[in-house]
Amino acid sequence: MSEVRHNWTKEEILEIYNKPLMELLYEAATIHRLHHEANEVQVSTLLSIKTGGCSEDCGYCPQAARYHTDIEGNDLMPVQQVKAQALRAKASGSSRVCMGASWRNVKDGPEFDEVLEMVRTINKLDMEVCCTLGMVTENQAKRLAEAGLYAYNHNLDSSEEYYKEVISTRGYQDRLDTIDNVRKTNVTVCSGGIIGMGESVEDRAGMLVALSSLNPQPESTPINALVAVEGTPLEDQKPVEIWDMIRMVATTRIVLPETQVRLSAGRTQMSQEGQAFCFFAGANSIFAGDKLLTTPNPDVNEDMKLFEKLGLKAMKPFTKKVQPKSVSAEESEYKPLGENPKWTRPDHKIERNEEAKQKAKEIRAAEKAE
Ligand code: SAM
Ligand code: DTB
Ligand code: SF4
Repeated sequence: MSEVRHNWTKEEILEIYNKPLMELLYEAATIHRLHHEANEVQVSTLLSIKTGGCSEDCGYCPQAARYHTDIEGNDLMPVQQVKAQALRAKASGSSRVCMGASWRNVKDGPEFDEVLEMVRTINKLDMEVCCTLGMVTENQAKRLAEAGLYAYNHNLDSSEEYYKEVISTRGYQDRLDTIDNVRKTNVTVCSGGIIGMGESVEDRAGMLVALSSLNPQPESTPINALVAVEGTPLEDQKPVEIWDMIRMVATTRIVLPETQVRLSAGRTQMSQEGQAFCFFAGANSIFAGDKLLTTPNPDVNEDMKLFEKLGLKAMKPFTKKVQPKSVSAEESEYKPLGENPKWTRPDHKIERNEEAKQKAKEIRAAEKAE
């Protein structure tokens, strides 16, 4: 078995990323086979349980309230609707439901209690449950674990240096601290990032240095290609070239050998051949379903046809780790602490974020005047 290393340098990672493609693919595919069943792909379905109206300024995100995008905002989804969606996801072959909320961080209170109930409900359907709710404290992570959460998604998104060019309302260290809080429980860590935001190849390598240095490394790592949404500061970014995606997936596979590497946002821009290359390069997870959180994703039937063509099989739930126990609200040991954590707000100025915010203000003023 190739060893899991936590001390990869940026230079070493760059050397891997820039190898002649056939060598890179051969090395990544070899490592993939040492650690994984190469024809199995884990399938997750995303569910936006609270959409839009977010206080943050993440330059890529259509859900940030300060930008003007086409998405429709919603209050927290009722538990019964979440259950119905999870059942649909299960019937279509997903082993995991990933619930996303447009929150900066989790706050103790009735909405978080509802989310805990959603976790219990999906766990009872014998599916893996993942949440991505922003920053969490140790006690909140413990409450999620107790409810039966399988994974928590919290992306580093880019290198520490480039993060500052994309987001000003929260800091990289808060992301790392949240991952640390999740690690204090038996919930698995899902953390990755986005390429195509204008970052350099060095930044991509920097993100992989940060992810690989986590000990243990994340159990899953989503690699998203930016979906450039009109109205966001990154609306004019050119689509990621498939070769960049393949190189990023292959390099991720090599430095995170035991991790499930997920081909995430941006698949609608990728051909079937391009995706097949990514699977060969070590991607072994996808988001399925016609919608990501707010943007389109390939049709499930098309994905299943692609699996058939490639001889890929959807992984059964709890293949990698046993199903966590789910404790009811009444029997729960961890209670809300009413914490007021001091997550940071660097608030430095990012020119393109400022411009997008200004543009949104003008559009809203014009709409009001009509
Ligand atoms: N609000 C929580 C947070 O930011 O941690 C959870 C939801 S947030 C939408 C989850 C992740 O989605 C982000 O960290 C980012 O990696 C990804 N994401 C958001 N918008 C994207 C876009 N336009 N293209 C690609 N990935 C995106
Ligand atoms: C992740 O890394 N990608 C997913 C999931 N984790 C939450 C979200 C992708 C969102 C793409 C833009 C949208 O649909 O809003
Ligand atoms: Fe809010 Fe998350 Fe979108 Fe940032 S990525 S604006 S925190 S929903």
